[in-house]
Amino acid sequence: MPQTITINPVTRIEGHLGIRVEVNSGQVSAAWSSGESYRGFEQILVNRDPLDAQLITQRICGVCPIEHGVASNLAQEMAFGAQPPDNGRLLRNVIAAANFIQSHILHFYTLSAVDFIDVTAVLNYQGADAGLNYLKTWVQNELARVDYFPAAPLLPRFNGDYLTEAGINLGALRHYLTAFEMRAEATRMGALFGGKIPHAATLFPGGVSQPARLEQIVEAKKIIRRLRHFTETAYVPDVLAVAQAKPDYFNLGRGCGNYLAFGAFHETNDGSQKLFPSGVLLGGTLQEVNQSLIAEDVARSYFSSASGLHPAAGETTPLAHKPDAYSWLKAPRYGGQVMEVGPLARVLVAHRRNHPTIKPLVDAVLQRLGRPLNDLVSVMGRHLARALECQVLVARTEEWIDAITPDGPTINRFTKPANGAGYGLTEAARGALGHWLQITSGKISRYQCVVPTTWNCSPRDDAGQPGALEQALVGTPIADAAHPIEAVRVVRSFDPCVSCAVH
Ligand code: NFE
Ligand code: MG
Repeated sequence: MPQTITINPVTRIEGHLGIRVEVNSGQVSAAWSSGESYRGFEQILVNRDPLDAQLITQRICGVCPIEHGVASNLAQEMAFGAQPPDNGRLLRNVIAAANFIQSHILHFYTLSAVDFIDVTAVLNYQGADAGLNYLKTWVQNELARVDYFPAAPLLPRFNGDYLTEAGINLGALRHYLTAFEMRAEATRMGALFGGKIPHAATLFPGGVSQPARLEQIVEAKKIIRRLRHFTETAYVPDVLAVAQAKPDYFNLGRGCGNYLAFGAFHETNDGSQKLFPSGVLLGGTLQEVNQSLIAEDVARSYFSSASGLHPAAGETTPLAHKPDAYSWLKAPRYGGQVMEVGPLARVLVAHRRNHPTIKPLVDAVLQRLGRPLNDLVSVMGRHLARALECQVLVARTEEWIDAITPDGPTINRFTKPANGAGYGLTEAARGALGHWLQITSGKISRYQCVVPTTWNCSPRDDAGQPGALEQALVGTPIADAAHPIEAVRVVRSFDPCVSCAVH
C-alpha cells in the first residue's frame, strides 16, 4: 500500500509551500506541490501609471525585489523605446548583483546547510564567542520545542577544520554566522546605489535615477572584495565539502531534464550581450529563447481564467474553491514542455555556450570531484551551480564597479507613449523571470509576471504533466516516513520562494 506523506508548510523557504508525496516501497512514486497563498499583484498593477510598475512589483518579494524592478524596467524600456547609458547599466547590474549574492548566501547557509550539518555539535561549545553562545542557546531552545530531523552525519569540514576554541572545532558553523554579516554587507552595497534595500528607490526605465559619487564607488569596492573573499574561501569550499560528504545527493532530485534561462546582467546597453547567457535546453538540444512559446495552464490552479494563455494576453481571476485545483501557482510551460529554471539551468546553458569563465570553473570543479557534467542535474548539482555562479558574479561585479564613472550620467530621457506594450526577461536568483506590460490610454491595462518558482514548483498542467519539482521528487528514497529529510533536501535544492511564485 502506498503511504502518503504531507510536509506543509515546508519551512526555511520563503512563503508557504505544501508538499505531498506518495511513497511506495520506500521511494517517492508521485508528488504534488501546492502554493498556499494568493497575493494579487497582477490586479493591483492595473490602472496604475506605467512608471509605478517597478515600485509595486518590487513588493512582490523582499528577497528578490531588485530583479522584479529590473524586469519592470526592461518591459517599460521596450514599450518606451529606451535604454540606459553605460553608467546606468553598470549601476543596475551592481544593485542586482548585490541582491543575487545575498540571496545565494542566504539560501545555502541559512536555509539549506542546516539540513546537512549536525547543529547539535554546538551544544558542547564552552568558549566565550558571543555568536556561538547565542547559537548554542538557540539550539537548546529548539531541541526542547520540536521533534528534530535526525542530525546529518558529522561532516569533517562543518565540525572540524578551522576554528578551535576550548578544544572544540566548529568549522562552518562559524560561517553560518558570518553568512549573516555577508548578507548585510551585500545589502549595504545594493543600498549605496539603490537608495534603500530591500525595495530600491533608484531603479527607473532608461537607467537609474541617481549618479554614483566617488566615495560610494570606493565603499562598494571594499564590500565586493569582502564578498569575493567569503565566496571563494567559505561558500564554495563549504558546498564542495557537503558535496564530498553526501555524494548520494548527486543521484537524487534529477527532475524534468529541460532548462530555460532568459539570461541577465547586461554587458551592452541594448542587452544583446549578457554575463549569464540565455538559452533553452530541450531534451539536451540548445535553442534560442522564443518568448512567444510561453503559456500558462491553470487546469489544477485556483483560477477561473482561461487556460493556456500567453502572458501578453494573460488573465488572473482567482477562484478559491475550484474542484481538482490544488495550488495558487499557475503552470507555465514552454512550447508545452515542463522547464526547470534557476542556477542549474543558467550554468548548463552557459556551459553549452562555452562561456569563458563559467565553463572552465565548472569543468575544474567536476574534475576535482571526479564527476561528469550530467551529475550536476541533481540536488547537490543545484547547490554547486549556485555557488559557482556566485563566484563568477562577485568577480565580474568588482569589474563593473571599477568601470563606473563617478558622477557620470546614469539615465536616458524617454517619452511615455499613451498606448504600447513590452516585456522584460531577466534572471532572478531563482531563475528566469518575465514581466509582460500593456499600456492603454496612459495606464497599465494588463500586467503579467511569470516567476522562477512558478516554473519550478508549478502544479500539473492541462495535459497532466507534473511540474519540475514534482518530477524531481519522484524516485527519492525515504528512509523514515516520520522524518522525510531526503524529500525536503530535494525541495530546498530549488530554493523555492512561494511569495514570488503566487505574486
Ligand atoms: Ni521571492 Fe524570486 C527570485 C523571483 S522566486 S525570491 O529569485 O522572481 O520565484
Ligand atoms: Mg503571473
